Amino acid sequence: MKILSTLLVIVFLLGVFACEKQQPPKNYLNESQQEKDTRMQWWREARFGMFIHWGLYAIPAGEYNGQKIKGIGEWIMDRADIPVEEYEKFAARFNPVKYDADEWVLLAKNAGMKYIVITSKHHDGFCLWDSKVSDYDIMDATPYKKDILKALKEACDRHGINLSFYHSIMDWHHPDAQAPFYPHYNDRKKSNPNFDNYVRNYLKPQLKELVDQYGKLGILWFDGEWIGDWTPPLGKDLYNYVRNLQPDIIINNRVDKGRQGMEGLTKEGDFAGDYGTPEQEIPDTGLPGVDWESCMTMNDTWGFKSFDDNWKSTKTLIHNLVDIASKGGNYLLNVGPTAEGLIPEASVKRLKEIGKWMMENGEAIYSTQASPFRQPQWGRFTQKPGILYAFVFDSPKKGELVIEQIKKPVKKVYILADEKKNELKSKSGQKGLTISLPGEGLDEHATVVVVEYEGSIDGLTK
Ligand code: H79
Repeated sequence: MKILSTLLVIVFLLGVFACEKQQPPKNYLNESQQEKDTRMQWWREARFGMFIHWGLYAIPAGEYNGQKIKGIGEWIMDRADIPVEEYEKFAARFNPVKYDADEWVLLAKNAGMKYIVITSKHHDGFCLWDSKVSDYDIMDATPYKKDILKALKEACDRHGINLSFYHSIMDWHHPDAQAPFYPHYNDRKKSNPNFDNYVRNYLKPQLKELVDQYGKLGILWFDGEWIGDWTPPLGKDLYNYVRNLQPDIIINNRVDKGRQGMEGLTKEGDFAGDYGTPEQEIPDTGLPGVDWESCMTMNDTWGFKSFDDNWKSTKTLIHNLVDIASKGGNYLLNVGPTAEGLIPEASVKRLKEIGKWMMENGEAIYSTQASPFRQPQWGRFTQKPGILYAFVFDSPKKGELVIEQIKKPVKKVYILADEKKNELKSKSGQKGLTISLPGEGLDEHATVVVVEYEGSIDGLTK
């Protein structure tokens, strides 16, 4: 009897398995707005993430044959015309013994970042994990021989950070993806006759490894989609391929061909991708109903360059974060670790300072909506139901902050960083809401003033 029931269970399970196997892939391109809202929720609340560009390019660190090469560090293979056979040799020297995944994740977390996007593979084609379809990876080609992504995923899980992968569609190393004009990157229209082989037998199996082997991921962040070989049907197919492997994953718009240059926002039309990706720029205004994330560097490179010291100030970085939040976007701020596995000290210093500010003021960033008002001269706004956050970049003369749009009395005004929430004197009228700021104790980067009100914000403006 027992044997019979066991057999029945096995037959049943096989049936279930077979049914699952036979299910056709789902088309996620026509998902409902509600389904998308649910999937995007964590990302919309997060507002702030860390980009990590790490790969072989950290070894030359911007220099080749004794020359300082112009341009972004991770593009050195192209910019210095390094032949594949030469560039490959960096792998034998990639041994980042100082890499400490927990340290990186805690640095991001303590800066107030909620997610990390790391380069599983950049344009140079080198892979940071143990890919079964490639020898050009951390396990087979380097003396390090440890799965960098696995260690990072485990650390992210320990500390409650969403891990995501940046994956380049363009690949300067794979023979079937490598443009025929290589090493000169000067024509993105020529095509490669065997590109289909690269997509079917390399790109997709690699993505399957990444999506299947590391548990739940946040985002797949594609790039390098502008090459002539990549087409909108391939983009849509890849979008569905990845979503079928992990339905809740978020995929940026560079999976398809819809973005408008570096502005990164998707043109009108039928393009796959969940959000726009402005690169090194912040759109002048946000776009209601459109999700976007500005990715930006702290100096002038993504991948480590030993001589790039053009660091933005902490104040600029905080103002960028605030500016982006006030327009309803996310900020993906980059670090480029060294070949040893260290995040540059200048980045660490800035991230710690941002973290200090976020500790006191994060409430005005996370889960907020874009400003209801045009931006004032003195700073920015974000909002939540019943609350307007005013970020004061430049302290007003005579200590009087005026929010012109608010004409009616509000419930309470105070400084967010003030634990006691001491009420600030304020007066409303046709000139707006005039708030008396204290003479001292304001934040050197940005002071957040909280305006609590009843009813709708529109009701306060007339
Ligand atoms: O990974 C970092 C860079 O290496 C990569 N994206 C970030 C996140 C990158 N940035 N710039 N580029 C790559 C150079 C590409 C520029 C262009 Fe184009 C490609 C100019 C013309 C084709 C993108 C697509 C801008 C206009 C169309």
